[in-house]
Amino acid sequence: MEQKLRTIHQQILEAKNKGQKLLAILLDPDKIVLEKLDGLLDKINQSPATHIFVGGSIVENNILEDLIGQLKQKTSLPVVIFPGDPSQISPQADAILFLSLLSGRNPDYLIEYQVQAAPILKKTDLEVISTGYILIESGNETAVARVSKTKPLNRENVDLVLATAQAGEMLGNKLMYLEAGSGAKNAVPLKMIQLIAQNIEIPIIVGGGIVDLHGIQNAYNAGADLVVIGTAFENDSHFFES
Ligand code: 1GP
Repeated sequence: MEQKLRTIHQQILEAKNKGQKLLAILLDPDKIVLEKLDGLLDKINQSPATHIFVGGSIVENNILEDLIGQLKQKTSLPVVIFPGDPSQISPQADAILFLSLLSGRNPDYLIEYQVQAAPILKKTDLEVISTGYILIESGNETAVARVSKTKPLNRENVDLVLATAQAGEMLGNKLMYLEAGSGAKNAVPLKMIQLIAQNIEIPIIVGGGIVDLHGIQNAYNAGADLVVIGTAFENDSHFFES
């Protein structure tokens, strides 16, 4: 019962305060075969994951509702929507990262999609977690940059990344997501994570291009509170067993 009363945001804050690190497995509905979901869920349930994120830059198939319904039935992990646009809202999930792409200057991803999503979200019980989303240059063009038509921030320009994260915190974001992009060649630099973690109070999510357990631990050591793993688990569901 107590579990139900604490929001996912509160749980993330508590984990941060206790120094407990969190791990999300990202499932992109376009890459999931529902018939094979049971096997995948066994792997997820045996993994150290604390959250399941669901979403993608573009979701073209229409299995989102089915996928989230099955996730809710077959795991006890919180299911959090990580949307590419307002079409990716399902009332069956527990929460949604209400993202604003702070690194870009495309008004659609700064406020237009949020305006479109607000009335839809009001009709659901989803926990809405405002999240600053910062795309960092990672060596190859990523789907986020392509779809949002924005440029990532230069990975050498840590001052600009820090100012962006601080502005996002001042605007009231509850989480800050440092994103290298799915399948990124280079993950977010550890020094950058460290600098941001030392200079903002809100929990930090780090994802994109993390391909081994070492990479996860390094991100935690640098100050990430929650790490997101997508591609590496998609390619190898035994990823966490090594
Ligand atoms: C992408 O941060 C996530 O939005 C995860 O990236 O697929 O590279 O793990 P990967």
